[in-house]
Amino acid sequence: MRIDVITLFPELFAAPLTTSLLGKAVTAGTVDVRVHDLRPYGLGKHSAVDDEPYGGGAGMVMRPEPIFDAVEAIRDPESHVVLLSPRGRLLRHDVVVDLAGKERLILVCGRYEGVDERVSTDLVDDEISIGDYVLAGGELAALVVIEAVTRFIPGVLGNAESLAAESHAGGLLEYPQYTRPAEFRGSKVPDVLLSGDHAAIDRWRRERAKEITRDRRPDLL
Ligand code: JF8
Repeated sequence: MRIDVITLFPELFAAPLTTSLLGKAVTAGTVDVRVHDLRPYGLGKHSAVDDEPYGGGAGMVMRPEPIFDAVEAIRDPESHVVLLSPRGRLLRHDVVVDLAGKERLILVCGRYEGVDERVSTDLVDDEISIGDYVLAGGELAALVVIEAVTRFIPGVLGNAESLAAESHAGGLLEYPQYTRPAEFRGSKVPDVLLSGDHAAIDRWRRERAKEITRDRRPDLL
């Protein structure tokens, strides 16, 4: 899979793309992530990428020309072009799986008060939001999309992890995990997990997962 990112802040992507599981997938070439600076596509001697909103109001809006030029320089007929936006469809498991099925993604990151509406109406194929809160720009949202999507590319996770990654599709929250020590500050690991009875352990985990989901996220049931 190939993912291109268009941003005014390419340096924000350095650590996440070179660290941990995502860094390994990028290094191994399982996913090819390329981060493109929008600034060279800016206009005039100051490489302007923003301007005042028509109709007035606070702040600046990103002009369409640099974004159109950048996307058109990068896109091919396979590309699925996504704008990160608070107005986008909410990133949930099914949306992650949908995006993971694309051969090429182009993630467009805005800043300031947002981007000219014609980017939405006349350029991109899709708009995604990572949640109902306001960020300063699309970059952290793009990183969330990249990490979540990369986990579904064959070869990025081990087999056991891939199955666990899919478990959100089962619609339940995770069961509680414990490791050593068996007792910590008076709090004990449940006996069943030390019993060696794998059928009983499976039952206990399914029950706890259901109970936790019912208590915390009944909307998932
Ligand atoms: C932005 C450009 C976002 N879930 C989300 N909250 N806020 C954003 C977001 C995305 C792009 C821009 N401000 C300026 C906020 C997403 N995705």
